[in-house]
Amino acid sequence: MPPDGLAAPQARPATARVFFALWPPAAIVEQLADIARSAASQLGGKATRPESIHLTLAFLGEVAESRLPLLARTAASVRAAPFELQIDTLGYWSHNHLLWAGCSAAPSELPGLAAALQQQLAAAGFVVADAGRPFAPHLSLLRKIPVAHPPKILPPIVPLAWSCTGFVLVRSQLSASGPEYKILAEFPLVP
Ligand code: 2AM
Repeated sequence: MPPDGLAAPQARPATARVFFALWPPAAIVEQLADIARSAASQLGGKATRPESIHLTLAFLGEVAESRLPLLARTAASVRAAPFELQIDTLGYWSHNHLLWAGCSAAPSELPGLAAALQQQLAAAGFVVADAGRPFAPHLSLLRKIPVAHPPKILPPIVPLAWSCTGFVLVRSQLSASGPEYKILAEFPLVP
């Protein structure tokens, strides 16, 4: 105890900002990055860097680093079969000025995987942000679109067939140039 009788401030445990996602293969990333760049040149805003394009399954936010091994073990216990996604549509959300790519009809396995993951995470004591909200699968392509240029009509896109065979645990580190993502672990989807 210091002489003034006050307890010394406790060092806060180190934390990691983490989420689970589907990470597209290079060929799909390339095509989505092209769409993002061309949309940015027409609308303004900030295109997602190719290496950051992903579809979030569950966002946890800050988790103690000491709990990351348990987090990975929990994700590894999720049982779900591989599935195919057709990324065939663009969408715009006016509340956050975001252009995204997604599926006009997602197979039930996609929300099924997100729900199974959420359930296991909750059972292990992890808190998933926005767990009560309906799952809105999307890949963010363009952020901060100036309000003067919200897209009125979104162009059709050539459907991209994505064979999803696994999901990943990602650490997000915020930097001046935006978040940088590091894949911490991969989890195969097994039939
Ligand atoms: P976004 O692309 O729509 O912004 C890493 O930040 C990923 O987690 C992004 O895909 C982001 O979605 C998503 N994300 C960030 N904060 C979130 C939150 N509070 N709830 C759900 N998803 C979140």
